[in-house]
Amino acid sequence: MQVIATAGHVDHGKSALVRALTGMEPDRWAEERRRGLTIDLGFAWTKLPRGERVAFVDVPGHERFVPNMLAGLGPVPAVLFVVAADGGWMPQSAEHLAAIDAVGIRHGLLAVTRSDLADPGPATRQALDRISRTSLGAVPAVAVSAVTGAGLPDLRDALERLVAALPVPDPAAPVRLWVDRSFSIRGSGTVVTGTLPAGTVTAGQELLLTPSLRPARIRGLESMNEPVTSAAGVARVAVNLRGVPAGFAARGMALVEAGRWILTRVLDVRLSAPDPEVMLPPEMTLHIGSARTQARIRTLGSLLPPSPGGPILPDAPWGETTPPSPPVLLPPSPPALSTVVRLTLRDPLPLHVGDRVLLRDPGSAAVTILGATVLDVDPPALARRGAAAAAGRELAAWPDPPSAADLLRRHGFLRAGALAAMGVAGGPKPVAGDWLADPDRWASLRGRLVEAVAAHAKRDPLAIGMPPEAARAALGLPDRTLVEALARGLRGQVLLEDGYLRPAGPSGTRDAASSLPPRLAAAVKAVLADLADAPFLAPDAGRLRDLGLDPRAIAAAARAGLLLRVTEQVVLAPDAQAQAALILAGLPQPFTTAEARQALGTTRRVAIPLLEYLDRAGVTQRLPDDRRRLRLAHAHALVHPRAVRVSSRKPTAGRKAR
Ligand SMILES: Nc1nc2c(ncn2[C@@H]2O[C@H](COP(=O)(O)OP(=O)(O)O)[C@@H](O)[C@H]2O)c(=O)[nH]1
Ligand SMILES: [Mg+2]
Repeated sequence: MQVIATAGHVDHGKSALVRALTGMEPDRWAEERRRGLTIDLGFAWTKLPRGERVAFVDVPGHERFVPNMLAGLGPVPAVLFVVAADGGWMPQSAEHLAAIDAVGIRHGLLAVTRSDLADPGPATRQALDRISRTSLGAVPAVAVSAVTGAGLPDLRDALERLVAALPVPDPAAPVRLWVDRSFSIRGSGTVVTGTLPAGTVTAGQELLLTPSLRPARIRGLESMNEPVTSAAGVARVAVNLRGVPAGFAARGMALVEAGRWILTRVLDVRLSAPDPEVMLPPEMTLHIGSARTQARIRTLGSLLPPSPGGPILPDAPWGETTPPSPPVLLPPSPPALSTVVRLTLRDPLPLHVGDRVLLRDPGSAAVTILGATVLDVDPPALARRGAAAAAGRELAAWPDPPSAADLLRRHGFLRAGALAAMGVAGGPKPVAGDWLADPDRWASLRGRLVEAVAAHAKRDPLAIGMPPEAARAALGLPDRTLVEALARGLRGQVLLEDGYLRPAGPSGTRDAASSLPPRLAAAVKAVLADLADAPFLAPDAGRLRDLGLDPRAIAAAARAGLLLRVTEQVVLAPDAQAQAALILAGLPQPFTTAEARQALGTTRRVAIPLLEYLDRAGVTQRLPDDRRRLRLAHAHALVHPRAVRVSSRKPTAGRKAR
């Protein structure tokens, strides 16, 4: 089905025409019928000759009821514009057309009514001329009389062609059903109605009612007075809701799918070609769908865009084969101003990037209507000096509607789900988890992470490394997983080990040795000299103290691979584990602690913690009787000394620190 809204000046015959087309009464209220005046929205529907169903939203023409008119017009894809042959173009004809243009409705039809009372020619020409200058463009025109019925078959044919040409919206699109009526039915509870522009609503589905985000389950569904189990846009639907108390739902609220919209109070928009003479008031009424709220306006910047056709080239008098001459830029005419503004709303609305909103200034003498395209529904705060002007320059260069790349450039990082909820499709592959990144920002962060990690290591050479959380804060990233992903992409420059970030040497291995303070490097050298002849006689506590090797320094030297740290008190040369394995492999298996101590040529102070260390490293295995044996992989070393496999990250056999 399709939904078409009427538009046009009061008393030009909109309601009479809907009545003649559908046989239904669009003026629902007794007061409307008594006064012969449409006050609120009316709803009627019919089948066209070839079976297509079409519903009409009949709007009031009187200037006092413009908000009602906009609530009806907001969500529909097409309009039936009505001008009376005997009335001609009138103020509300112009106002309704301006609203259609602001909302950006592109499909329509002109009906020149009351053509039994006057020649429809002049009114038709006048209206077509005005309409052609808006988003509707060139539309077909039909002269009709609701009283005599003349022209109605032609109008039905024209409606059929209009409906056939309308785009079919995506049934999987996110649901946003603007409520235009709400009432309670005894025994059933709350019912809301609206025009569903796209997506599908289904009985049993849970939606959220904005702005409260109260969950509401669809209990039952009707479309054009017939019960249905689901309805896909475009459709008129009446939805019976569970979980919404009587009197709670109202026009301007919307039923939305969870996670597919951004409920926002702040948005950046581009005004469409406002008259450059018009000063923007500080506050206007914003309309979208059936909703309206007050919007405070902050100008972010304005500029003259290039003339619409691009550079104007002089006519080539010699035909197409002439080499192109350099473009000649002519002064743009007429000057069109494109203004980017930030709106702060009184009430939050569920919005997407690319939505069209309408701004009115009901207080001004000449009622102004402006259209605007939503550029960002979650814009960054304008904290710094000059931030507004910078934002204005950036947004002014964005296309209508902006792409995923534009939004990522502005935000730097967005979760894929957040970008989708903004209504923006596409985007690059995630850089980490579901995080999307602006490619330029990501590239520049690589260099910054390398610098930050190097600076940290330089500031505190004995530190285990830079905590990723510190790097996240230093780089201003929204999530730690991004730091880890950056580091993974920087193998050879940054190492992420044991949960800390360290600079890597040129070969991709850690380069801590060269970054150790000279005093510590000298102390390490002295220890290694002590161990040169008796590799398992570890320096005692007094010697370590004299050399300034406190636990922190020992840990740093061990991380640098310069010492093997058995305990805080027992340090050996980095190859001590492999050497011990070789020596122990020469013993009859299993062996006692005393046998091992003797073979290693050391004391119990060293032998016991060393054997426990080797147990943990998987080199030796402790048996229930307290004896040990070498594990198979290490026994193998007896035959192939270079094949010693070390299960923990410790220097391998053959590496000599001395
Ligand atoms: N003679 C004649 N009168 C019409 C025609 N269409 C509407 N009218 C009358 O014009 C008046 C306004 O019509 P209505 O449909 O309420 O106008 P609306 O305000 O645009 O909805 C009513 O008195 C109608 O009976 C028509 O085609 N011919
Ligand atoms: Mg009416």
